Amino acid sequence: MVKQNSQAEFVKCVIVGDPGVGKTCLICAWATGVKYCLNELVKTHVATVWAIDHYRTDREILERSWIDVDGACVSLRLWDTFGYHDKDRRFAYGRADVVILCFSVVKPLSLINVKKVWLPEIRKYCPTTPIVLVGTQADMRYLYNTEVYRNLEKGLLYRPIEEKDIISPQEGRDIAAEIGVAYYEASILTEFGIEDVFLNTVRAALSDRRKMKFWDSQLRKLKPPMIQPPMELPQPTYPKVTLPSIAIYNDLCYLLRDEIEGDVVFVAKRQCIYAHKICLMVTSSVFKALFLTDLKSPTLEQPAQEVVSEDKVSDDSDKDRLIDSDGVLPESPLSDHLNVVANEQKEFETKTFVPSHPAFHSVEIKPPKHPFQSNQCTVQLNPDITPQAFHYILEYLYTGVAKEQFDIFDQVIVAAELLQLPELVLSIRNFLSQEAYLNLELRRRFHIAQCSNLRELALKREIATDVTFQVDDGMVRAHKPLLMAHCEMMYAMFSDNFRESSAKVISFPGICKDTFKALQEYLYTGESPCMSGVDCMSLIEVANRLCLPRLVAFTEGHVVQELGRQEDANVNIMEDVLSILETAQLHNAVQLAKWCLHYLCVHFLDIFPQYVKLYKTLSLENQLYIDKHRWPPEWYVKEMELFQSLMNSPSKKQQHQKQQQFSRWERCTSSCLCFSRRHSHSSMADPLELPNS
Ligand SMILES: Nc1nc2c(ncn2[C@@H]2O[C@H](COP(=O)(O)OP(=O)(O)O)[C@@H](O)[C@H]2O)c(=O)[nH]1
Ligand SMILES: [Mg+2]
Repeated sequence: MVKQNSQAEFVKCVIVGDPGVGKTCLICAWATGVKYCLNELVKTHVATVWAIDHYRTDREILERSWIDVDGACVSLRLWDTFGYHDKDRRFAYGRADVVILCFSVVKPLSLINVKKVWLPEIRKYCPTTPIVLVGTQADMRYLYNTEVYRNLEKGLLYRPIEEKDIISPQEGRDIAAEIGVAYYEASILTEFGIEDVFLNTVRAALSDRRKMKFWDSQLRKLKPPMIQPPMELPQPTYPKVTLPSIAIYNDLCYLLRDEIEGDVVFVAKRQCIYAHKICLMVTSSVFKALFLTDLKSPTLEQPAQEVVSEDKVSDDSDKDRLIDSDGVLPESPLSDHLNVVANEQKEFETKTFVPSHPAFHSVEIKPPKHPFQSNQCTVQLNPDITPQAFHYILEYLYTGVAKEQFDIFDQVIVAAELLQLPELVLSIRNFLSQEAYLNLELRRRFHIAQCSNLRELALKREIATDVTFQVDDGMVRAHKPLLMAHCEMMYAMFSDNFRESSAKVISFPGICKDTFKALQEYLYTGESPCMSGVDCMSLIEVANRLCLPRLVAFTEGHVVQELGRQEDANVNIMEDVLSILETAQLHNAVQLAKWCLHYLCVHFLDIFPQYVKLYKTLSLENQLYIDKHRWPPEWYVKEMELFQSLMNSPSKKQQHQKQQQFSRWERCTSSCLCFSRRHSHSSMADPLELPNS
């Protein structure tokens, strides 16, 4: 309800300033109580004027215009204006009690125009009216430089803000002091200063009125303008470590297609198909049982039904099974071994057995041709398994992906049932019933099982290993195919003419066993390895050397988490961070380096004097970066010091408040009766009435 108190006063406040500095938003925030969010604030600015007749037409706005300032009941009527310099604002200035002159703290030109354009204009129409200078968009001083702000979709006319555009509170205050007006800052985003601006604007207007009507005992005394505390700067958020995407399962398939480093040959209808025992063992219980038998002894676990002599294997019918339909052994690294089976049996003892499983016809194990190679294993498949179906199944077992190949689904189902792969049968049935989307979940479960079996069989039990690495504190056995599939450098190392391609033991200095095992676990599973006992910086170094950005990121994430955990537990990590920073930069751990830099920036004040020696060992580039991005920024620290010193010293506080106060008497040099202009302006006259022209 509109107050009709005999002491009620109207205050007409005109708001001026360059276009786009935030006049209309500031008015709306106060007059309507609207809240703003950042997404809206970056949209293209549309020049609008908040209509003054809202006070006439909108009851709620009229109600809100009534405020209590130091016991005085005031209706504050805000007059918005266009910021274009050439517009005629005479109408708005008429009978103004106070003028709010806005500039944006991130638009230096708008501050230049305060003196150049706005002050002359205000003084032309309102020679003695109090002015309050307001620095708007105060939130942008820190927001402009944040990831959140940078990533927002901006309006078409968006102009990026640069560091040189930022105007400090002191610069604003200096201009205000120069022109003899009060100074406040505001942000409609954080709602900082809105109340300070309008309450002190009313104080400025009413104090001025009291100076004119010092005989009017009805008018309440007002407090001097309040000192505005600096806007709280939220601590910038720590950068997050993100992971590059994974392509690990495709890599395995590529290994299969190119028949690289296979250690088992399957024969399906006279076609030889090469594969890798370890890849099959971790995704199929049937193959796991088969090869565990093979790796131990033909008579253990899965008792062989028949162990045949080498003479028997060499007879023509068996030999035929090992060659392709053209009668030619295919070109592959394994062709040597098949030749061994066919031609050089006299030198080696070959074992053949018939497993009890119906999917397999027979298994032949032959000692290697070269001492550094492992046993060669040839598995004759049940004749019901066609080569196409078996190829399909191998790809499925390597990747977990059931492909859409309707023409061979019948054959694949037969083979999958023989090989006891119910999930594959289900995936195919999902295709046939047009419910292929269900296969995603099957695939997810497949990978979980695959990784868990890789950890158990390949990493823990070291089954089917074919290479040994000599690291600083011992030996680690590994699987060439898995290393090659997931690391191009390892692929090159084992497949080209490097010494490592034929060496039984490969020297890998500069890394300890636990760290190598973490590398190995990552290469096998593509997942974050167990980091217990791992020297993270040396893992980052080796991951970077082997071009494994995802492992670098996993390790960075672990280090960041560990540092954060320690900090939460109040452990001093300053020394660690100072020493990690440049090692991380050296080994391309960009995200970790960024985190360390961020930590040092937000703890800048903690570096001195205790860690200054260590800090000085950083490169000049890093020191400059930290100095430039320190938080809170230098200007803020000074602001805070000034505010605290004003609050702690009553005499300084008084002096500051006096400076902030509009002083009619000092500036009216022509006559002490210069306020006669306003004789007819009663404190109760509604400012919405048009002035007499
Ligand atoms: N971040 C931020 N943006 C603001 C603030 N005030 C206004 N703006 C934006 O600045 C632009 C201009 O605002 P407006 O009030 O229309 O300016 P006017 O031309 O001076 O009336 C708009 O896009 C607003 O979203 C503020 O306090 N913070
Ligand atoms: Mg506007």
